[in-house]
Amino acid sequence: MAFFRGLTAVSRLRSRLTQEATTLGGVRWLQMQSTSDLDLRSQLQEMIPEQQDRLKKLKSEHGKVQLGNINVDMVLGGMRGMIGMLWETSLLDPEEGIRFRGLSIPECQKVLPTAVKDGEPLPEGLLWLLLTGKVPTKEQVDALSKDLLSRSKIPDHVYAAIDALPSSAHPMTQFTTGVMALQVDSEFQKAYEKGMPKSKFWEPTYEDCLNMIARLPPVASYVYRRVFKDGKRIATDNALDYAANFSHMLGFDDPKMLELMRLYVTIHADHEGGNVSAHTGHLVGSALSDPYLSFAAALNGLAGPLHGLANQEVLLWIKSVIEETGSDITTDQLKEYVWKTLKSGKVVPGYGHGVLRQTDPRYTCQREFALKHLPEDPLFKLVSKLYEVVPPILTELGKVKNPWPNVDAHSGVLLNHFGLSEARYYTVLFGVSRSIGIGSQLIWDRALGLPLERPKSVTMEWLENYCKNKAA
Ligand code: NMX
Ligand code: MLT
Repeated sequence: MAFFRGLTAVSRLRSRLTQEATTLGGVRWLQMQSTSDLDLRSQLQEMIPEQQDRLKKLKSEHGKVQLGNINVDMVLGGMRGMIGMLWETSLLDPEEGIRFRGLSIPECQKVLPTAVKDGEPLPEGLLWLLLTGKVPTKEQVDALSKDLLSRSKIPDHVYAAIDALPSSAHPMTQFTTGVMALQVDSEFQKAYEKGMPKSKFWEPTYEDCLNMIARLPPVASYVYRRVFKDGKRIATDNALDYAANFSHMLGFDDPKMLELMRLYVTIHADHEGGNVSAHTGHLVGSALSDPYLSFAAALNGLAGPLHGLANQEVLLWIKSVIEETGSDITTDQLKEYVWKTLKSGKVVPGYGHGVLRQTDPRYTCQREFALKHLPEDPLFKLVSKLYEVVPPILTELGKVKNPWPNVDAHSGVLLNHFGLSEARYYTVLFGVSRSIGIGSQLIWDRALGLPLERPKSVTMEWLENYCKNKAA
């Protein structure tokens, strides 16, 4: 009975999506796949001319429409709220959170194909959705899994480049070094050197992005095995999907961990274009740097503690709470610890956001995963307690715009539960996932012929004079 109820809910959502596809301009081409075409690249090729025309029309008909006013606060305040970039694959609403091609995370969990019944979405399905705006069938996702697997061989020089670093180097440094070493095989760079028309730019970009996405799990898992285990690589298992294979190569084969990895890689993939990693990837790509160069730059932004490194910081912080106060921590002790952190000049990692003004839905779906699979885990219980303790304290500070938890507040305790306890590795997992969003947009950047990014900067003197003249 529950199964049929589930089916009805899914078909209701599907029919809603089809309706929206015809009624909403923004998701005009979001519709369920009816074709049996299993080749992602040829699907993309078919839709590119239509999207190029759409962009041309937008420019010619509405190019001079104002999108808002820029004020001095925005220039001095990290460009918050300033619209400045086209990003097709996802859109972030401050209250509701992320939508991938119009679909919220719970909607993706309902309609994207899964490996097990009622399981978590397969990230290959999200990649298909981000690239095409269409929800793929299970057959299409399986074909994409196989395609990625066939692209995943790593040249020996990549491991040698990583081995040249001391194993004490931060895992993100080792991972980014691996990505730079993969760049040696860039199809885009080779084709550009030979000479190719602009209309063809997207083709080697597609090959580079798919190759790069495919090759990141073996490289990332080598970094893990080298730093934290015996340094021996675990071979891919050809029967597994992308995320499950990643978990397997790291050394974790518990079916629940495979499910966690599918969820993890899906939800971290994309968060519209303005976040530090996505924006960096897009900016560097706009110079026609190839996808490896662009993504390595993005990873360097992700490695900052205010961005992707926060997942590492959260678990280390939670462990330091327990170390100092013991595992039976009371609410008062927890409050005291949060205040101590703030008074020492540090931020509470995992809380706050540059855009979101509510609990991150990526936090919520991880909490649901924990309630289903590890409700008695002591660190999960601590994370739940923090959800009650931290927001009122951050609100009391009076300056924090969003006191609610973000994605990083939850991910570490889930990984830790299944034995992946090395917090310094966590941002690498985020990085592997983010390649899916940044890579998808880079392909569209080239397909749409987006230009070099070059905003205007000004000096303090320029601003002072401008404001003086305005007031006069
Ligand atoms: N703990 C303490 N202070 C905070 C926090 C926090 N979690 N969040 C914001 N603030 C402070 C912030 O440092 C700033 O102080 P000041 O004016 O003295 O410089 C003030 O509140 C106003 O900041 P906001 O406008 O609310 O936030 P902003 O957009 O500048 O920054 C973050 C957003 C995410 C950088 C910030 O909330 C933060 O540092 N959070 C903790 C780190 C974190 O979890 N980062 C991960 C974000 C998600 N991701 O994966 O990338
Ligand atoms: C992200 O996933 O990139 C983070 O939540 C940061 C952001 O969106 O600014």
